[in-house]
Amino acid sequence: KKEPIRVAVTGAAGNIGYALLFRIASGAMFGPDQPVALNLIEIEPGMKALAGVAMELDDCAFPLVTEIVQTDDLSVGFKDVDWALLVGSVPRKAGMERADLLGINGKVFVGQGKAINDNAKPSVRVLVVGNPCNTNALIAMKSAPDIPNEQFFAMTRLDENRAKTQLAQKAGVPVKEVSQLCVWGNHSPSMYPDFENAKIGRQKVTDVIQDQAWLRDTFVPVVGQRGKAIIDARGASSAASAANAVVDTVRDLSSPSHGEIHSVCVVSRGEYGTPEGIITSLPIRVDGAGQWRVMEGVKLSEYAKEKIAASNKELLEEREVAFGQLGL
Ligand code: NAX
Repeated sequence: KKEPIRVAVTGAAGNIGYALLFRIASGAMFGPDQPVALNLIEIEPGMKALAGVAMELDDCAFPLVTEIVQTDDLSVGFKDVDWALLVGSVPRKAGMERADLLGINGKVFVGQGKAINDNAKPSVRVLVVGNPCNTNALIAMKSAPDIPNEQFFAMTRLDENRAKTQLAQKAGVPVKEVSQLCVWGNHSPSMYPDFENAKIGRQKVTDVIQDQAWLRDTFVPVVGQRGKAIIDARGASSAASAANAVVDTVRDLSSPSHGEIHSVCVVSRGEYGTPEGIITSLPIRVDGAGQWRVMEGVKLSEYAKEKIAASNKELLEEREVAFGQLGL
């Protein structure tokens, strides 16, 4: 009999939470024979809505769910968790500067990092979704000194999935034909989806789609601005696709990647000239023992290097502002 995997989700009553919890509970994240215990974390004003979400989870009678905890107490919410999915964060309001947002959310992620440090399993893995997710993840990592840095992640998988579909539609092939596509840098419009190393079937993307101008001047900005396009169309930000990307990220960090790479923001050790110590998106592979590694030997053009450097520069600036405000 398998022990349940205990998963904490913050912002559990929010839009992404509502799209995410049912997929975790159904087995999409850890497989159809892996029991899960859900620790649902909200802030006090969200607790009533959270009770409703928990009622709906109950009403699904998911056979894999062993327990549902609802709390606004972080020491309860992160107790003994195997995964902490940090989705909740304070949205930017009218008149709020980016620096204000970094400071406000920074405080939240200091508190969550500490609570994870003190309550979660030592093997806990932390995936930050709430924006600015890279810098929030860095702050949580710094605030959890007993948890190895390699156990902190931020999410760029939605950007990777968006990029794959754009390329597939342009080439007129099913999306599963697109592989080896890494989004580099910050989860922000500055990110770089590396079409030069990606493949369609066995061919290079640039051999199938020979329109360089489209790749550079349409594809790259369309991927970077996709979040805004969704807001414009739907009147609300991406939720089901973001939740799907959380499922993809956790599932793919939990199983061997058999040669495929995926975009995950991890702490940089200076790979490919990225500034050491920031949490930035890199091409990740998982080996048979379940350990992730940055894929080696990716050849980056001067164009790609410039794009990646610009996105990482933004991360250095975010770090400076946030750490300055938080006194880290
Ligand atoms: P919602 O505003 O619908 O939900 C957020 C929920 O978090 C609310 O229920 C709120 O009460 C709760 N919350 C706020 N502060 C909290 C705290 N300190 N502890 C626990 N819960 C807290 O937002 P939603 O659409 O679900 O988006 C959540 C976050 O994901 C946002 O920061 C958003 O910017 C970010 N996104 C990140 C993406 C990525 O690819 N990394 C893509 C989608 C999304 O934009």
